[in-house]
Amino acid sequence: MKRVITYGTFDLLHYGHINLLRRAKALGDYLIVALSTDEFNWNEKQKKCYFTYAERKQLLEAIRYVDLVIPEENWEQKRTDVKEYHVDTFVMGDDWAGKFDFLKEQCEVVYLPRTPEISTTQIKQDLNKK
Ligand code: C2G
Repeated sequence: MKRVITYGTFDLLHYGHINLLRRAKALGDYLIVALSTDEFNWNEKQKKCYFTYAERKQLLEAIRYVDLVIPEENWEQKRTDVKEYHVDTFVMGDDWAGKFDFLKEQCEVVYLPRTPEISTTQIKQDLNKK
């Protein structure tokens, strides 16, 4: 069984995220999503999430492509996650291209094209215009 992992905040969940998750799952048989915790988002990414970790986890677990959701609590856990979950392929959108090439010693590293026209920032801006 080919195991794939990806990381992210996934707030507000939108079709760009779904496009990423669908393509990530297509690279294997089992997709793990390491979901950024509220603390990690705030302390490390200065992101204030609209939905809590528990709510974002519930949303991701309802997606047919997702097999397991684990917490992402720090930048350093990727190496141990890949080992602990016997990951074959690490996937991220190409806004992260090159940033995780150090994982190539442990697994395949794939950067997929982002869905260009959608982002949480864009959603919030459009909603403010209404
Ligand atoms: N994404 C995408 N297209 C978009 C928006 C996002 O393909 N229009 C992808 C991103 O490239 C990423 C995933 O969806 O691979 C999750 O996006 P975010 O929640 O914004 O993830 P980010 O905050 O970049 O966190 O350790 C890695 C970080 O946790 C990644």
